[in-house]
Amino acid sequence: MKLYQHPVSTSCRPVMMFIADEGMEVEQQIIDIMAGEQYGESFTRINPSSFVPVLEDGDFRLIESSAILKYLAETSGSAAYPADPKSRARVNEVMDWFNTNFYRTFGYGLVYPQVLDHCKLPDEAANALLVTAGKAQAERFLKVLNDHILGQGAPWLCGETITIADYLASGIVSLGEVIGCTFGTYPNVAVWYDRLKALPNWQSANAGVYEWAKFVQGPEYLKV
Ligand SMILES: N[C@@H](CCC(=O)N[C@@H](CS)C(=O)NCC(=O)O)C(=O)O
Repeated sequence: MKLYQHPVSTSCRPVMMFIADEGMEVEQQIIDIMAGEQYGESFTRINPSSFVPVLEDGDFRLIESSAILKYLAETSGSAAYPADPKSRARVNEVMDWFNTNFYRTFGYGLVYPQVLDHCKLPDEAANALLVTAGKAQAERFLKVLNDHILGQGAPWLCGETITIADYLASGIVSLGEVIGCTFGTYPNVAVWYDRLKALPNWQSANAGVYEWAKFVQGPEYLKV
């Protein structure tokens, strides 16, 4: 198998950590999304949407991180994607919740419009309003995460063992590193996130987000 990735990418880091944790043999090629390589013809032939990650297994190709995690977990027979229909449905549900509700508000509402030029509104005042609204919405979903998803006292998002939902979520929540979030008012989130950061492959898979944080360090960002 082959993974096209970029080490900073929110959607690639969970896949890279899962591959490392499962000890899978997957060739990896970096696509320089900072230099626009994703828009070149050689990559748009692979993914017309110009996004990483992309996974190839022979002539079978997947272009969504959630589907890639599920496929890797299925093919490796990983316990991180339980076979029991209800447990699996719960994992799928939490992955969808993160990829839609949480990512839209925390990523695209709060973090990206402060640190990524192409995610900012052209008008500075309008962008400030976007970030303020993003923060309020992200706080709403952080409370759901803290009080409900993680509110039953289980160590991981879907219960007693880590699942691919934790991997997917880790990429999005770790965006908080870039603007200096501590999740102090969400103790269950903070403890769960610390548990992720203690995993043996966390640092190697997520080095890119810490580099990014260093690169944009300086301004006082609006954060949670
Ligand atoms: N829904 C996709 C999103 C992938 C995505 O947004 N990838 C970003 C990096 S995190 C990317 O390749 N961006 C390139 C660009 O915006 O031009 C997934 O989950 O795989």
